[in-house]
Amino acid sequence: MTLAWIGLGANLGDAAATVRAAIAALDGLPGTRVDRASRLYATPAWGNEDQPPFVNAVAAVETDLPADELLQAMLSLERRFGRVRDPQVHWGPRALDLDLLMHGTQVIDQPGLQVPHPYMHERAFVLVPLAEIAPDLAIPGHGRVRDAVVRVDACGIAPIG
Ligand code: PH2
Ligand code: MG
Ligand code: MG
Repeated sequence: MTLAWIGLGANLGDAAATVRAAIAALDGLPGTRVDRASRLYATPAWGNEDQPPFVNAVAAVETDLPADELLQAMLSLERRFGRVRDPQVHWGPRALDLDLLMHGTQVIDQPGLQVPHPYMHERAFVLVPLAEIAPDLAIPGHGRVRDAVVRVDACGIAPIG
C-alpha cells in the first residue's frame, strides 16, 4: 500500500462539479481509496493566462497500484470526464487534469512519468491545497510543503464555498 498524491484541475464546464466527481471516481479505481482531499480552490490560470480561472484540489489516495498503472488509470479518468488533448496547445483549457504529484517517496524520471511532479514545488495552485491536508509532507529534493508554500505567490487563490 502506497500513499499517493494527486493534483486535480479543471477550467471548462462546471469545473467544481467535475473536480468533486473526479475525487469520487479516484475512490473507485482498483485497489485505491481516497484517504483525504483538500477543499476546492479557485485559482488564476498560471502559465498560459489567456483562459478561464481553474478549480484546483489535491487528494491523497492509498493505493495498491504501482505509479505507472495509477497514472494510466488517471489518464483514462480524464478521458471519461471529457478531456480532449490538443497537441498544439500547451497548458490550454481542460475539462479535467489529473496530475500524479507523488507516489510514496519514490523518485521516477521516465518519459511520461515523473514523480515528484517536476513543477509541484513551485506552483501555488498545487501547494496551497496540498498544505491544507499535508503541511509536513516532504517533497523529495524540495523540502517540506509548509516551507515551499510560503515561497510561492498565492495571490488570487481562494477556497470555494
Ligand atoms: N494547470 C496547468 C497550467 N496552468 N493554472 C491553474 N491555476 N491551475 C492548473 O491546474 C493549471 C494551470 C497545466 O496543467
Ligand atoms: Mg497539470
Ligand atoms: Mg496533467
